[in-house]
Amino acid sequence: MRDSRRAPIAALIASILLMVATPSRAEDGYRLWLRYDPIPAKAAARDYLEGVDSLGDDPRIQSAARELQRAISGIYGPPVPGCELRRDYVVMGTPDDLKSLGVHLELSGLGDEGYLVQRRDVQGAQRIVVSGNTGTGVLYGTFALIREIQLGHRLNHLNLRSAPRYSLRMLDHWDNLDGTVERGYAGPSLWDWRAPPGRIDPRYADYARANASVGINAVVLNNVNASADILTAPYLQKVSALAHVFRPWGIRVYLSARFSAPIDIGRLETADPLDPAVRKWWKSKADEIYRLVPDFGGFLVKANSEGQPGPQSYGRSHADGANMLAEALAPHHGVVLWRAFVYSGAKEDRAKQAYEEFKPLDGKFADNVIVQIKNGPIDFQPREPFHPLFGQMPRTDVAMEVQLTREYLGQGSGIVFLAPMWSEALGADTCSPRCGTPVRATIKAMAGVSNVGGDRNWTGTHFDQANWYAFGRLAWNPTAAPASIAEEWTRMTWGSDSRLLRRVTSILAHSREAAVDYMTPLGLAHQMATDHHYGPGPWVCDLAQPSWNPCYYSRADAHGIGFDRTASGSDAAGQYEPKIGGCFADLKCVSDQDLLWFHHLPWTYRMRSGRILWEELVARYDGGLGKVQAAEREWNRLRTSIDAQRHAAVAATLGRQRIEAKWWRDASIAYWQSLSKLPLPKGHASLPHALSWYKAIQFETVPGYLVPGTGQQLSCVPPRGGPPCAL
Ligand code: BDP
Repeated sequence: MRDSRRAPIAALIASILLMVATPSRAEDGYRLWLRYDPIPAKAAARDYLEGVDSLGDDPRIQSAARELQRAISGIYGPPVPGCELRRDYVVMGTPDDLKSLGVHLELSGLGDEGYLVQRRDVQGAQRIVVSGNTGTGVLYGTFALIREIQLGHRLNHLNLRSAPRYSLRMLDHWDNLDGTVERGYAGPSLWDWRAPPGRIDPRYADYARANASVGINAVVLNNVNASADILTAPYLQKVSALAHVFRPWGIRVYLSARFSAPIDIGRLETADPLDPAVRKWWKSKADEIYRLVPDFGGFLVKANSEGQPGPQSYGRSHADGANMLAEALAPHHGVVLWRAFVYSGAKEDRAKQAYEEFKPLDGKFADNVIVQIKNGPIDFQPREPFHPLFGQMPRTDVAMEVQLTREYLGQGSGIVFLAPMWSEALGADTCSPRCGTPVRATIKAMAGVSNVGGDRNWTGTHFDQANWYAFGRLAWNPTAAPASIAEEWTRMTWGSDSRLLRRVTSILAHSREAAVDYMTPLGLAHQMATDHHYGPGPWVCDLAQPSWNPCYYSRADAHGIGFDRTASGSDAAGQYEPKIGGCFADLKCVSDQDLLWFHHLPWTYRMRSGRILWEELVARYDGGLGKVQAAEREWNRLRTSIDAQRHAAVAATLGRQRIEAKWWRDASIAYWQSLSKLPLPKGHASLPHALSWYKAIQFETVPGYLVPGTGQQLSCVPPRGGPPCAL
């Protein structure tokens, strides 16, 4: 008996070892966190999943079954004939499907997308049962099971029960129809609009799998600075083809709609939302879309913002515009995501404008309108306080919009893990309607500006995949701890060796604070160079619109630095609930991290640390640089634990980040010093160049960004006399 058992175990272990030893395919990052590499023989011998029985013919359950099969054969390898190890089988289906096998499940409270994964007796045998009220729930349950296996958790007491906090978890692509991506740093657009509907890139299914694996269930295909062409018949055929690929993965397609489309492509003379012809045009456009894409999600709209057309051009409000589109979509159950990102040059404080325009409209939006609000009141800065509209639109559904693509956080280079930033915003107390009400409790949906492009590794750098992963996980569960998301992602993407895990998770944990400190410490914001926002430009003060200038945000002069948003200044703090705004406005209460966001202070202001503000600033810049240097050291110690291809790519990007962090630190200090006239505090490295040297650095475009029409990336124009294309 004993002997007959040993042989198959040995065969199984040998076959797994063989798989491990087989040279793996190129480690180019394409497989993301869904690598499905063989797990260590010991773990495989403990829990060996062999078969999958999927019930019913729901295409999402079919996708789930195929995915699980794919995971199993990658992770455990082929079954070993004669092996008598415990082999597990998985049965998946909705409660109705499972009834036929005598399994009765209680899935109340799990909604349309939640799941239950449990060991159950199925017709006399123990099985792992994956269930959800719909095919999508089963699909998410399957990915949860796969994650358990990838994380090396035991399967003998499985009991996973979860439902998403928000029913809309959406990735917004800022992809243009010409193949470029606004603020994209991962190559050209994933969508090659010339190809569909005739040709469909197999990558689209992999993209959908990745989204489904983290619960993303909606995708906006095109840029918010939209071309109306996407709404023309030929493009809608293409959209329909993409929707067909995404549907079995539980994903609905949405489109950014240009408000002036009735004029641009409809031959009308106006886009006035109260004009009957305009309303009729949108209705028939919606009907046309739903004929092609029956589960079309709806429209995302950027209106009267940064030059985009909108209802205000006709003397109408945002609510008039949104409701007109909502009316066209309502018969089909579509929704309008109407963005609250609005500002104009005239206002004394850009941070106040969205609140001023939208707060009076609370309660005036149709039921199928969601107002989409950026996490902070300015624009995806390394750190902002939460947007004052959160908690202040009680009669309106609102979504939080975050940016995965790192427009203001280093773009195509370095490592910045954004989950801590999003979690900070989601967890901020709005004190509305009462204290203890975090932002996450005031929103109905999460939208993330995609960082995915045509690069082989999807996101330009390997570590930007973590932001895609984290967005999905937080949109599913906004209370999830960034550290545990980081650990999951690291285990699945890089491996579970304890040394590796410690180092990689520590790099992730410190990366956002590092970026804040070397770019915009202590509540500074928007100090980036003009247009592309790559690198420092604190001295820029000559752009036509005041709020495009870094000097507008820093308000720095010989006396001090910071934006007075207290009652003596713009009073933006007054837009928050009094308890919150009162704290922001009070020097004794406001945290250091928000200090210069709300206060203009003398260079010699005494900080909590005992240092004066000037010294504190310098210390922060140095601290940020120090964190990047530490990350690089940690990573370099992992050379032998990580495949050469990915290790080298990350090492290169960290090297670049180190150079950029120093550039930011030196250039910013040089500029502030030209105003404060204070000496560099003792113990801090002196500046290698004069301010003029930093000012002369000109980048035409930035790492990872494609120059439209040329396919070129990163071009630095070497200024006369010197620096530093080799930055
Ligand atoms: C800003 C970007 C710009 C976007 C805009 C937006 O610089 O490219 O179009 O946000 O969100 O951050 O609409």
